[in-house]
Amino acid sequence: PETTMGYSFEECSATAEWLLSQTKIRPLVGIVCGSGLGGLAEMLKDQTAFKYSDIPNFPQSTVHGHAGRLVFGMLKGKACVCMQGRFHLYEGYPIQKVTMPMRIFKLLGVETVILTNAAGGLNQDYKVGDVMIIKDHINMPGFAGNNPLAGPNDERFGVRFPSMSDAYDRELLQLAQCVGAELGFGDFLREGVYCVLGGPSFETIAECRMMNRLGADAVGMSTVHEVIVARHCGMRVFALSLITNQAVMDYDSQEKANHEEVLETGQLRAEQLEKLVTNMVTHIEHN
Ligand code: 6GU
Repeated sequence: PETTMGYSFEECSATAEWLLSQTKIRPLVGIVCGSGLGGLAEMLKDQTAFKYSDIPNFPQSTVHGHAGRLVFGMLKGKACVCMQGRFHLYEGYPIQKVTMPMRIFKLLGVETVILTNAAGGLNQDYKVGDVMIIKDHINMPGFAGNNPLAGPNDERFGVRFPSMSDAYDRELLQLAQCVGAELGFGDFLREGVYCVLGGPSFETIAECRMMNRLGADAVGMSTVHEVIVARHCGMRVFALSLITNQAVMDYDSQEKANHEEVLETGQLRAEQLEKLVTNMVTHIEHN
């Protein structure tokens, strides 16, 4: 039956084994680059890079600003694998396809996942260019039954009913705060709740007000599904949002969200984000 949507344990294993046969790098850290933040992948030394289209069973990326490569390499002496470009629900993929790379990470031997994204600020104290460490999420599509773990559960990945109260690793969050402070990023480093929507349309004013009142500090179209699948199979998770624009909360505002602004703000902070993630990676301990 079509129950596993073509991303069964066996198929994921075949993809992981193919990748491991093509590179000597054995990554313990997996990184996902958000919109406009693909520069992180360029920092890897001794690279082996694969176009998504060349990887067996791998989905293809379609969005502007997403290169669509899986890059293996060394970041300050630590073996990493980096997704340069990710998959989104709004591209029309089944949710299992969007999150399939997390299972590939797991089967490659990755223990820690670092995810980045571009997000709209809902918290009125936030400014464009702020970096929000994600401490928790609100999974709006999940409320409606659109969860990447829906369907038969394969125990080889994880349990049927995984907890999510511990989704965002406390130690990594602390580490990011320490590393951020050392780098002098205290002025723009925040900690908050990320709310995911399906997209691709941006939010209405009423929707932004609603999410803000429900406790969300930032809104975006990614990351949460990947976090759920990464936690399900037991990887540690750290995630951060670059606040690329303020969500419109006011009927008098002339502002409106657009993708160009998202990419421009990405360029503005890219270098600092790269430093933050790189320095974090050097401090992450593995078993
Ligand atoms: Cl304002 N909304 C959503 N859903 N995603 C975004 C965004 C806004 N800004 C960047 N990504």
